[in-house]
Amino acid sequence: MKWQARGMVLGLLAMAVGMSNACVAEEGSDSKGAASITKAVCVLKATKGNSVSGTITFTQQKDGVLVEAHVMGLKPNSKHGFHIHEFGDISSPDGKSTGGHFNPTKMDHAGPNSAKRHWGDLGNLEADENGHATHKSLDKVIMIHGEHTILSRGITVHAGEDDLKSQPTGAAGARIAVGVIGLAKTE
Ligand SMILES: [Cu+2]
Ligand SMILES: [Zn+2]
Repeated sequence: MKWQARGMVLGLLAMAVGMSNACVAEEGSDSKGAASITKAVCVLKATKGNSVSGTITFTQQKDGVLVEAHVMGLKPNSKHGFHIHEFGDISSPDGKSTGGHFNPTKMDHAGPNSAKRHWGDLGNLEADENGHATHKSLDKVIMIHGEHTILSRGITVHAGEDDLKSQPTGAAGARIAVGVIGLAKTE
């Protein structure tokens, strides 16, 4: 009886070892999967007192990341700075919990086409007469996955225009919408 019990224990141990090996194998394929992450999405939420809504997508291309934005509820016929901010924390009603511009390489604020810029400097959205902005640009700096991934960072849309030079924020004014960049569902 004693030996039988011991055999059972050993059997259970072997099963447990087998199961943990299976877990390791799955983790391995997960990390391979990370290399195929090609699309991220940010759904905007208006800050207190604003009614901005919209979606910004990031799609990996051969030569950069395609940034596409569709935003509504903006002040008509005006420019609105928008940036990737350091934190994906949109818990504060004024949007300030997203922190400052995402700046992993410790550069000054600038425009999206400058060689030296915050990684988060996406430039301006341009609202039409209906307060609707459609934006499309190819960003050669940001990365969807990798050392300085944009995943889990925040996006902030501002009330005013980013002048692309004032430090450290482009003087773009209050935060009218915020969102978190997450993994997009791809078909
Ligand atoms: Cu900003
Ligand atoms: Zn900046």
